[in-house]
Amino acid sequence: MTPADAAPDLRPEDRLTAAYLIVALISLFVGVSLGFFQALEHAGINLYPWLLPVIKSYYQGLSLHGVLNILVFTTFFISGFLQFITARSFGMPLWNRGLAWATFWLMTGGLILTAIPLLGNAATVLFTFYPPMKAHWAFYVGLTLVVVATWLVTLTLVLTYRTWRARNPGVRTPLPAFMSLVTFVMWTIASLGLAAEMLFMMIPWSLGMVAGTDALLARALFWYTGHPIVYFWLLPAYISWYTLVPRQAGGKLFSDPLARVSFLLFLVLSTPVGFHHQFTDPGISQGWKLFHAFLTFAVFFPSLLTFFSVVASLENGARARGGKGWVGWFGKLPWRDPSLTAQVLSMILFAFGGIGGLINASFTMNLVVHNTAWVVGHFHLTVGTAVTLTFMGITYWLVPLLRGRALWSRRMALTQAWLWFIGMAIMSTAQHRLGLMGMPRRTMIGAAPYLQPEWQSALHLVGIGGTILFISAMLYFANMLLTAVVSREPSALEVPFAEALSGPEHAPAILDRWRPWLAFALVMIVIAYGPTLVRLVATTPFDAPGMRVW
Ligand code: HEM
Ligand SMILES: [Cu+2]
Repeated sequence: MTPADAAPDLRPEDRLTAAYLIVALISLFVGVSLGFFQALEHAGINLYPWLLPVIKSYYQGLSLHGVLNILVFTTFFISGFLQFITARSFGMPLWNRGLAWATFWLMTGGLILTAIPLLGNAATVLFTFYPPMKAHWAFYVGLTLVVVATWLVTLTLVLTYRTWRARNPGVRTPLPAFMSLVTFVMWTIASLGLAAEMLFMMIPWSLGMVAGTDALLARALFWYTGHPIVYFWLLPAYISWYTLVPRQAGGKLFSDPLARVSFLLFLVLSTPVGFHHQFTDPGISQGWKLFHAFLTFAVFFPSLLTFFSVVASLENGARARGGKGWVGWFGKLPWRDPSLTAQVLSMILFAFGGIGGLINASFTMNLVVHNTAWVVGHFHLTVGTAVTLTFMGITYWLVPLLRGRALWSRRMALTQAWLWFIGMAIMSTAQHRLGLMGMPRRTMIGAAPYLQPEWQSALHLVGIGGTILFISAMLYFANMLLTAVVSREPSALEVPFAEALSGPEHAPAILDRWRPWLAFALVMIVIAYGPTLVRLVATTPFDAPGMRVW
């Protein structure tokens, strides 16, 4: 008898998670393959003629790269992973498995609906789909269904929590389940902007029910969701760093209450910051932009708490393994474990992503880097590495656990993690430099008449880094496939949940309550967004006609 067979039987939850992971990884596979072509294009190797008739332009490929990597891969992975973590940490099945599966199929149906116009070159509008660029209605409806499905995941998690709570009155919510709930509740509040944009603007407009639209209001609603979505991606990585990585490093989490504080701060502060993506938009007053800039610095604080806690936990593990010195302990981490290695390497690059992010968020410095390749360099460190490489690291234990078979090759996995780290360091540094030299992003740069000779050396580095990343990605997918299909050795079946040095019993009761924090979050949103949104809705003429530019 294996632990997975012990009562209660959570194998149905395992199958659900496996289904989400399959869709997530297929999306990532297509997504990173297109990234490879973009990187080669930047280095002067234009392979797009070879991709005809499947991919008709650089911009169709870029739309697929953005949507599949950051909207589809992330959302499916997170939905599968956090439902798994919640069920395991409660030691209880999900509230209703029928609902959980229906949610999966709704999300997958939404994805298929989105994919049809994307692949048919009828939605080459990039992942931000700013009007007046206009896509086929199926693109907007499909993405909306994906969002609705995420709300049903929230419902499943909340009802599972309430069932657990009724059976365990007065007990502190287990940290991994608590963090999963915060992530989905935060996301549900944050996704309302996108939902409003879709339902009241993009869907009626693409269906021809209204004649015109408005770029500014659409962008304001988009970025209401578009900043907190980055925390929807990051918090699941943080969940792994807080509740699993300490154990994988051979130690304990530094502090359970501190982890809860940081997540509650994310619940409150993730959303009211979206204007930092609109510093150059006319029609929003400077005062409110500055207010959002300040709040962006505030939401940096729980990331600093996370950084402190995670490093302290790693140090705890490394010292337990005989690590010595102020920094020398770092070498004593279990570097032969690919899951841990991938995640620690992703943390290192994330530190640089965070520093760059502060520059992006600064009201004035933003003008230097706005819409340049710098921004691309930034988010390949954050979502492209801190999130993606961490998720890959998680699958190095999760997929063997779900499949019951050991990872096909540990060496291949270690090589993969290091190659991602090296490739990304090269590509991202080059993109940051290109941005400072004024090179725009979202551009088929080889076709631009203004291509500057001094960009060339960095552009070649984008090509080299991108190629290393692509090799890393292929090693990853090969390893996953071989683990699922060929591997025969049995695997460990236990989730590596970490204990805490300072446990949940030290957390004040207020940290396990929801209403005050939710109320605080809503008040912040009303203050930060209320006046501007009310004015925009009241005065927007909705007179912009749609355009098809590809
Ligand atoms: C093999 C790995 C990858 C390579 C070589 C790569 C390369 C690139 C390049 C060169 C661009 C710039 C395109 C432009 O501005 O014209 C880009 C954009 C982008 N990449 Fe990647 N990328 C990779 C993986 C990823 C991953 C894993 C993610 C996220 C999970 C990601 C997310 C994005 C996003 C969101 C954009 C911006 C799309 C837009 O501007 O609409 N990439 N990528
Ligand atoms: Cu942002």
